[in-house]
Amino acid sequence: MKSDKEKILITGALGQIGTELTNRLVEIHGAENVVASGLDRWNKNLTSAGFYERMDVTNTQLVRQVIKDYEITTVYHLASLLSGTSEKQPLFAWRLNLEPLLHFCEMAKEGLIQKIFWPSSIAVFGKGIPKENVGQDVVLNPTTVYGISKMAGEKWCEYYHDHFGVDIRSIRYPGLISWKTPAGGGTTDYAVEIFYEAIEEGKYTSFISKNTAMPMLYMDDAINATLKLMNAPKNELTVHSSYNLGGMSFTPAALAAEIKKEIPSFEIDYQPDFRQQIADSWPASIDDSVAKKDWGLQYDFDIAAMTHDMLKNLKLKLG
Ligand code: AKB
Repeated sequence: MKSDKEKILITGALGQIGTELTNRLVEIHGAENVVASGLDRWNKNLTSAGFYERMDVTNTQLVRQVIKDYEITTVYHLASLLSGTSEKQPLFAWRLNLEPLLHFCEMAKEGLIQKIFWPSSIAVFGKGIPKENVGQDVVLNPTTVYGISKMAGEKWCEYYHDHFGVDIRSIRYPGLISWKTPAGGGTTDYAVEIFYEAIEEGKYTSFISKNTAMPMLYMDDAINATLKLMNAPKNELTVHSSYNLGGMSFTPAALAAEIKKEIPSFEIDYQPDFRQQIADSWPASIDDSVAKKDWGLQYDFDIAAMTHDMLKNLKLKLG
């Protein structure tokens, strides 16, 4: 017999979002109710979860067994290949970004799990869509492997909700910035790398051009938003594909100017690579009024507060 307690599985638990989300979930639910999982070995310095399963999330039999063994009720399925890396391994990206999601939806349909969180991305929008203040319901037209996989995933989330009542919730994350865990393989990752290089080298070469604005979010705000969405009453949610999240919007030049306020000698130059084309197809800013209305989305960090917090904590971390 299943107990009433929420038992949580996180996939991609050693990744950028996973590390911080896992530790917050442990604070809320207790280590004994949180199972972290990932491809790498258990790094106890990174995750405070009570249990760790080293598993390939595309191994459906193993995943199903883990769900049963721990009597998991809620899954935060974060394992995914980001935009830059997906362009280099398109078929693997499609498989990793889609198949486990469908498998979790199937398990929810069978009643094996009760609730799922799955991250989408601003990468779903793509070409031909207005750049500014992009709304919740615009037509999606992604041109990247990553964006295509996220758009398809969103449609599957909506399908399983509409046809089988599956409780699956999702956010279109903008670029995420954190000092705790580095990002990996994303187009927005310049906004994390820049802080490391500013402290260690005093200069940074950006792979995104000077005036390309993209939506960004500080990790604290991302984790708060995720937990808020997961705690919202089901009947108050009106979006079952994925909620827009705008965060803040800035260019590499604006971020460099902000860093210069604290490190006056900091220098930046620009050498855009293949990720520039990806960034050019993404929105510059997002309208997230539906998330604000449905479940009270709010932010604590703007570019100045985020930059100050990043520099303060990274300086301590890097010694
Ligand atoms: C990426 O750049 O690929 C991600 C994203 C915006 O989803 N950070």
